[in-house]
Amino acid sequence: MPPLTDLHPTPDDILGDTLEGLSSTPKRLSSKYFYDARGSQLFEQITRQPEYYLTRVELALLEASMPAIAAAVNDCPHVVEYGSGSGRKTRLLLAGLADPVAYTPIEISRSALLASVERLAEAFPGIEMLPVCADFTQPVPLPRPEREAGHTLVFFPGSTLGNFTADAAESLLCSMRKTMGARGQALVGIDLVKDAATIEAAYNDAAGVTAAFTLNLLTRLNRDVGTDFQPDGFRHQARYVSERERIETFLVSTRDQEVQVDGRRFHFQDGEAMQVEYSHKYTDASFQALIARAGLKVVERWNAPGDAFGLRLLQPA
Ligand code: AVI
Repeated sequence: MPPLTDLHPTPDDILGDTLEGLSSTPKRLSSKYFYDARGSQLFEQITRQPEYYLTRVELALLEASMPAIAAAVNDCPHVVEYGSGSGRKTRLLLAGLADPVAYTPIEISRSALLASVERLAEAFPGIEMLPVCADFTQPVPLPRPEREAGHTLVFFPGSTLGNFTADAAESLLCSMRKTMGARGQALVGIDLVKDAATIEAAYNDAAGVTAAFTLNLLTRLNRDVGTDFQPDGFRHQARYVSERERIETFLVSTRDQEVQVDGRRFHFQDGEAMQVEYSHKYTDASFQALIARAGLKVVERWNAPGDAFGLRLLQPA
């Protein structure tokens, strides 16, 4: 069992966030609550839908660019992943880098964290596994590997950055700069601006998996905070808004209805849209402006064919 650093992250205030979101105009709920066990399973299924190009394209890009990435990343890194990387991206990175010393996934869920390092420890017996249970949106003091690492490499794939609003993304990137330290680097995956039809299809797959994923938020809240949402009274809507370069996802009420939570009642009109997720897409200019506000700069960039997806190597400016 690898040594676990538990920084006792504060539990999310799901009830408080839900009450606040339902009291706002327009109503909103946070996409961070999508990922209960069922939500994580559905997300996994999304990544295998033909329309959801992000995962497939990023994996191929990582594989094709790995020699160049390994050459650009300083030797003997301590690899720190934001989220628990159990999957193929982490394996590609750890296998391709020059002599990684240690691997630290940072994840708020202890069970997901331990499951991921157990799987990776088997595949990479020479890399020290040092998981940290923490909220990666805050600066994280890293455990010290037994063998000294040359520097820290933060890995943040999947365009998960795009799920944060501009202000939250800036604050997360500032925390990342502090976590990686003055000599650190970060490899970040970002989805790029492209034609609206391709982006919209990725969030409206024909099999309806994304719709089930979005609606599962209501089932999760019913179970965990005692709301009485009727998921069949809402439908998934995801639209690409080109002026804001992002997918905006809503749950739209399909009838006049009321939802109660903690003794309070909230009215939904027929057709009322509740905002649940943003997925920002980037251009070189918009991404550079964002990271500059956090004191970071791009040192290398790799794009998939057709500029479908990008990987950026960052360091403190
Ligand atoms: C995790 N994140 C980057 C996904 C995205 O593309 O915004 C979440 C997702 N939402 C709907 N489909 C996938």
